[in-house]
Amino acid sequence: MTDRFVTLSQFVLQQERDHPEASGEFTGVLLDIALAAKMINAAVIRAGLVDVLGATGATNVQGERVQKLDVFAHDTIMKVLGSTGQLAVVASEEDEGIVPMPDDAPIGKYVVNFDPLDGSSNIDANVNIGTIFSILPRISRKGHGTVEDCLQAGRRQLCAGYVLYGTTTMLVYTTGDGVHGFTYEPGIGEFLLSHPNIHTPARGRIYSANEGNYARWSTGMKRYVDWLKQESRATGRPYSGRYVGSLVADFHRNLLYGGIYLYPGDGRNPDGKLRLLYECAPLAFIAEQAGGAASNGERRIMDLAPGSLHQRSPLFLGSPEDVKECEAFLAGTHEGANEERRG
Ligand code: P6P
Repeated sequence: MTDRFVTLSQFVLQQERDHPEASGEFTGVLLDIALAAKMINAAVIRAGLVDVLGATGATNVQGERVQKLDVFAHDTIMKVLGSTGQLAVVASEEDEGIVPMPDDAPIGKYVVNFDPLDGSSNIDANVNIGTIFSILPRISRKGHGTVEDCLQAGRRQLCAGYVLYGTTTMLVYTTGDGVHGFTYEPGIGEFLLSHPNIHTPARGRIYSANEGNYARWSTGMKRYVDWLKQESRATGRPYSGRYVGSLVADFHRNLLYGGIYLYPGDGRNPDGKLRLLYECAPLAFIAEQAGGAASNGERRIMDLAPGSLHQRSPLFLGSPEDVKECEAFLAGTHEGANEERRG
């Protein structure tokens, strides 16, 4: 904990002063996203009281039932970002195509890809949900941004972060200079620095997976999870299964405690469920900046160039030794990969 309150704005401005070589203009975008997060948080904590529960009946591009809070979160972020004059284009989980800036707004040089409310199926059960965002430099030269501006590999990100709405709401981000966590203090309406320089343990004791998909997994995937449940030679005890079903919540816990989140491809969905652009890539940037790792099972997530906005990718994310071990099982090169399931 720090010895005095430091707001997100103060911290970001200090980071700019410490790195004069960085243009820093995108930090204005980060602060705008934080403003949108405060507005979404106000709606999320009242969700049980105000008629925002329940679905609108519409479905989004993913074919998922759209919850009212989903719509509110998307619209709120668009209202805030659309007026900054710093963006060329955005892409959202809720929209099939890119979202251009309003005609009456100046066009800027940054791009934001975001998932306005990830884990929204948990809304009605009051389980943690989150916003995930990624800020990139535009690559098109002028005018409205293009889909190519959004479809850049994760290593091109300038900033990535998430907001975790819950008992306390947190904003965690990186600009490539470590990972920093801020806890929202509603009494003063500020995000206060609470977790400076987050580092994830080299190895954890937690795995997060939807084992309801076990029957469809590859042999290597099955052998890995079976192995984690045995007396693990590395930690001397079986790993614990922890799965909220909300990526931001599962990732945040594993980031702090250590462990691995895994959502593999399977016989029905070879590329898994999670979207590369606005789920895998931003969390991969954060994981790596915290000393962790993020892989699609064979390659570094940050090196993958998306071919389409909602492209999915298998995701293995968290402590570096756990991710590396998982990859070895998937490749069939781990000593445990040939052990039959015991017990
Ligand atoms: P499943 C939520 O829909 C989400 O995108 C992530 O937040 C979460 O980790 C995952 O899907 C849950 O998927 O198949 O386990 O319900």
